[in-house]
Amino acid sequence: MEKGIVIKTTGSWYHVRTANNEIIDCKIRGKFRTKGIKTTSPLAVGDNVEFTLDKQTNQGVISKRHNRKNYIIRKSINLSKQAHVLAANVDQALLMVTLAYPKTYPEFIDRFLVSAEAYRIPAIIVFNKIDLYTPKVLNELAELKLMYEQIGYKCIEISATKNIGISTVNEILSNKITVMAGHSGIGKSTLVNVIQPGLNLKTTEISEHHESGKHTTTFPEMHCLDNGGYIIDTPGVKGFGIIDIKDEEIGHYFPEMFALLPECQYNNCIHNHEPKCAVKTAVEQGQVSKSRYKSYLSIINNKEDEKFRTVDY
Ligand SMILES: Nc1nc2c(ncn2[C@@H]2O[C@H](COP(=O)(O)OP(=O)(O)OP(=O)(O)O)[C@@H](O)[C@H]2O)c(=O)[nH]1
Ligand SMILES: [Mg+2]
Ligand SMILES: [Zn+2]
Repeated sequence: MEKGIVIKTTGSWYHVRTANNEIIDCKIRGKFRTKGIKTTSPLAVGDNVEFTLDKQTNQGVISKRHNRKNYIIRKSINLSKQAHVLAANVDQALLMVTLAYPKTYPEFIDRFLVSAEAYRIPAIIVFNKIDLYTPKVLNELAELKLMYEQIGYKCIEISATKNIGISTVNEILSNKITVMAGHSGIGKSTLVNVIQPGLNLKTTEISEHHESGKHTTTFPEMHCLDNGGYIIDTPGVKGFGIIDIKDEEIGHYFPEMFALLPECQYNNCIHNHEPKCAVKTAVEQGQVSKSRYKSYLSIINNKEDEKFRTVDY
C-alpha cells in the first residue's frame, strides 16, 4: 500500500501526492463514510489515503481513507440532503470576502465562521479588492473589521492585484495547510497566483452586469507554496448552508454569545424566545452586534429554507 494526500478531486479521479512528491491519478474502491452524512464526494482535498499502485499505468486505486482531523462542510447545491466537504485536515481557514465587486454579506461570513468553529479551525477573514472601495465602503470595512476583531477573528485588508497586504498573507500561510473559500469572483485564485507565481491558475473578470463571478475554479485543489505552506483553492460558493449542527449548539459557535450562555436563565437557552436571556440583553445594549445576532437567528430559524438561501449553480 502506498500513502498519500488528496490534492485534487475532479469527480471520478483523485490526484494524490505521495511522500516523495509524485502525483498519482487514482480511482476509489469501496465506501467512505462521513459520520452518516451523505456527501457529494467520498473524498475531499486534504484527505490522507492509502492506495495500491498499478506500476504499468502508474495509476492507483484508493481503498482507505484515514480519519479526518477536521473538515469544512456545507449543505450542497440543490440536493439539500447532501453535504459537500470543501477540504479536510486543515490547519486554518482563510475566508476571503469583498465588500464590492461582488458584495459579500455578513450572514455569509457568519455561516462560514460557524462551520469553522464547529471543528475549531482557526478562521481568518481576508478583505480583498480594497483598491476598489469608495470612502463609504471603506467605512463599512472599518466597522466590520472592528466587529470581527473584537470577537477574536484576525482580519486582513488586501488587494491581490495592487499588491497590498500580500506579505502578511504570505506569513500567515507559511508552513500551514490552509483552505481558502468565498464567493466566486472575489480573487481567490488571483491571490494564490500572487503568492506563488508560476502556478498560473485561471482567473476571470467578474461580469459587469451581475457583479458576480463566473465560477472559474471548478475543482478544489491544493497547491504547494515556496513558504512551506499548502493552500487549497476552492470554487466560489453562493451560500453556506449549515449542516450537522443542532439548534441548541449553533450558539456555541458564536464565541461572543457562547461566553454569555452561563448568564442566561436556562443552560440550554437558544437566545430566541426565552426569558432572562443574556444574549438578547447584550444585543439590546450593543455588546453583541445586531448583525451577528441576525445571522444567528437566520441559521436557527431558516434551516428548512436553507436550500433556497444557498442555491448554487
Ligand atoms: N481591482 C481588483 N481586482 C481584483 C483583485 N483581486 C482579484 N481581482 C479580479 O477579480 C476577478 C476574479 O478573480 P478570480 O481570482 O478569478 O476569483 P476567484 O475567487 O478565484 O473566483 P472563482 O474561481 O470563480 O471562485 C479577476 O478579474 C481579478 O483580476 C483586487 O484586489 N483588486
Ligand atoms: Mg478561482
Ligand atoms: Zn440566552
